[in-house]
Amino acid sequence: MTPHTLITVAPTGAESDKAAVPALPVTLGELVDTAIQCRAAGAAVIHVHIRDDQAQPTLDLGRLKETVRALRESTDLIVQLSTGGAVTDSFADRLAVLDAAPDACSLTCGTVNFGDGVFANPYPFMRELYTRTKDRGVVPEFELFDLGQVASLHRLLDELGPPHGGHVHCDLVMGVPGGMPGTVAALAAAVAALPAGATWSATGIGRTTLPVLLGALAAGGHLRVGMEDTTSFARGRPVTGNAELVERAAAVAGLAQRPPMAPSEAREFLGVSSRN
Ligand code: KMH
Ligand code: ZN
Repeated sequence: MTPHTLITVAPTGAESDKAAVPALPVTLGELVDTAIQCRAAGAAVIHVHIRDDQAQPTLDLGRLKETVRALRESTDLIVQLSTGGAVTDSFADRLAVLDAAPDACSLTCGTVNFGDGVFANPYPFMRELYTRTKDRGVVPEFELFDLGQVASLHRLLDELGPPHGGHVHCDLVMGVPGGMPGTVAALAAAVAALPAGATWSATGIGRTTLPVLLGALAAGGHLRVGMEDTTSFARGRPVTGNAELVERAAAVAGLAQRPPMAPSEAREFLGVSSRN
């Protein structure tokens, strides 16, 4: 039986500018409010990037720890910290994200052009990050921006074995300028290449959001939505908040007879231990 739908919300990202997108949650208060609303709307996981006092992306460890604590206090969402950060972040700072002791983290499986920038994930960095997730008991989600990254995921698992929690869950990030396109054909090719037994979510950047959402549900996958990936709800209509993107995903998942998973079910599904 196809399970309920895992909905991850990625509310902030590192790319959008608060001045241009006023609804983007950038302060801790805005992030916590967003998390509470998105939990109520059907999210089970929150993929977190944080900002500094100038609303610029940061990997400041003190802020990351405070963010993890605040999200845990106010919701039962699985807290997944981004180890991708911004394209300008150093490998050392990205590895240090795990010191904030999240439930889960992202782990991108290769380097990809990212607009005019480069999102660098050389294999030795992947290996070091993966090793640390296992040492710290953090559950990685394997981010795949391109089909070639699926080959690096196989290499990682062949070399170092299964992740903490024992289950491989991937996230196809589609439609990034430089990565795989947000099409059903690319989705099907990537899913066919995943390791046996892996589960997956998908998200489409910008105008690929809806085709990827519909294709992922039709193919038995799970969903990531949020203002990290799209700031338009429809043509010419800006997103007013992350919760409306989660509400839309939950409504379509319900139509597909696969309503959202609660966080407790998602913990079991992903191999994330429950909090005491
Ligand atoms: N901001 C992108 C350069 C992740 O969170 O792990 C990388 C990213 C992936 O968003
Ligand atoms: Zn991210």
